Amino acid sequence: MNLIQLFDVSLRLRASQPALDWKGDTYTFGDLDARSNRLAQALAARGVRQGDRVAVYLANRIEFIDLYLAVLKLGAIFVPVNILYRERELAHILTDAEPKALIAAGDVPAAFPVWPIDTLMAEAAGMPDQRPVAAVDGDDAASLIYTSGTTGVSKGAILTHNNFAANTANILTAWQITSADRLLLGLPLFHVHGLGNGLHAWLASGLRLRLLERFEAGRIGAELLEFQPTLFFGVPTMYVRLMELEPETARQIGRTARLFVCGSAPLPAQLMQEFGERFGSVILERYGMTETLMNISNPYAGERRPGSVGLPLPGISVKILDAAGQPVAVGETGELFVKGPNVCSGYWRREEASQAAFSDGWFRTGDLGMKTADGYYTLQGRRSDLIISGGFNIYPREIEEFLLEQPEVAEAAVVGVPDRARGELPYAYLVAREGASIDPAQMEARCRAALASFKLPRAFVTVPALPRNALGKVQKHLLPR
Ligand code: MLC
Ligand code: AMP
Repeated sequence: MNLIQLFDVSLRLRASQPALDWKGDTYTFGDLDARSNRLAQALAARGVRQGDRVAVYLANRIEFIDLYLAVLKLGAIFVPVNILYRERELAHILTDAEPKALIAAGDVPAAFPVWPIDTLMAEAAGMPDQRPVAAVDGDDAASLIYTSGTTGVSKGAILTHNNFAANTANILTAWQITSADRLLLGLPLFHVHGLGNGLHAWLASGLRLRLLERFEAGRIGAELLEFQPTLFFGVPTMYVRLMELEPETARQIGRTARLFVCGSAPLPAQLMQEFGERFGSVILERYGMTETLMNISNPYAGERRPGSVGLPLPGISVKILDAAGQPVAVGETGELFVKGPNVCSGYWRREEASQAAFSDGWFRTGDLGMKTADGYYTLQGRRSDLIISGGFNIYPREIEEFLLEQPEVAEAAVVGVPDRARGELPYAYLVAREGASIDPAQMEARCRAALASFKLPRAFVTVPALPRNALGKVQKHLLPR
């Protein structure tokens, strides 16, 4: 299915109804349809054709939505880029995806021609409100979303129209989302949590959305009280921040909210319990990935079990295998494999990595977990040393490689240190080259200039040597955390 057909239940059938609150203005679904038709015409006039990649480097704003719809209407492929990425991160994606255009709001930290969003919007204003028709198949790519998978190199997961459609149908039914809902969305739209769940649930159900430029702890209470959402999607760090609200504010928010969904990183059981007491609402935790969208979710109607991610969503099969590829018994730990219409077809132009990601048609998640006798799944860690901070993924190897480029550094290891609010924070352990000394402030400045802010190590600790095993492999678990 073409996603635009799925969205037409809102774009066309609810054309006159309020759809989006953005910066104090309200837009109807009809407004959004017309805006994206004009923008699609403007993109087409600049040569964007079906199958072209269009990279978008923008924070949350209405034009992000216009662009998503316009790109889909043209049958082109949407490539959202994390706005926190710096030069090397952005340059990698641009080289890999070879987009027809990079659309941004201001200066971009990469040597690549930019189409300024304001210029495009001005061009769009002069275009006819006529929707372009693209003969898109459900198996065609709708978006490439960059992720590091189980290895350190960032790769574009190819998410098809059908992948998103399956995920959308699942979350609408599983979480009982309807046009009567109101969603407050502060998640970034460049990741699948905000894009695949937030935007798609909105456009396919016809609910009313208030989009925030970003989640800000100091403002979120006022936004919740004013908009009175029935629905909220967040990462655990956001729920930690919500616990800072006054108990009376929390009660008031909880009275109008129907459902709080949490995912992208582990939700501590204690936080879930405290939130339930303060807001009068039991958080529903679910588990997903960029490559698969949503896999497993606690039930809407049944027990939402603390510490567990719940039961497989409709149409999704899950199995747990040991290191030898054999199924493990109930209660035993192994690696989760998933199969279903939600799973991406592979990585953009990376045949080898795509093959390695699947085994007999099952996608290997890299997540370790177990199943209880009543079918609930619990995640217990990762096969790789991935760090998740505030819901953003950090691959230690990427930071280590950058640190090793610094002339004073002989060896580097980056590990995740537990943090109450962000889940984990990266720490760097460094060995200096002979005769050199490492200045932590200087290291920090260089990392800040080169890497996305959430990847910045919070400490640079110089050690005489890294702990290694007999094979010379760094034993990260022996580093202090
Ligand atoms: C964070 N920062 C942002 C930002 N989010 N900057 C711009 N836009 C955003 N959306 C930067 C800040 O500028 C700051 O940088 C630093 O990050 C910390 O911000 P903060 O506001 O002080 O932090 P905090 O209150 O802790 O909140 C952070 C957060 C953020 C929770 C709002 O981490 C966040 O938006 N996380 C969501 C990540 C996400 O969507 N993951 C889904 C991946 S998909 P500085 O330089 O001042 O330190 C996936 C699959 C699945 O995993 O299952 O969903
Ligand atoms: P990403 O590559 O950014 O899509 O991140 C996907 C990873 O986030 C998964 O492989 C998990 O490790 C992690 N994740 C997502 N949801 C949860 C959850 N509810 N609990 C624990 N980890 C999660």
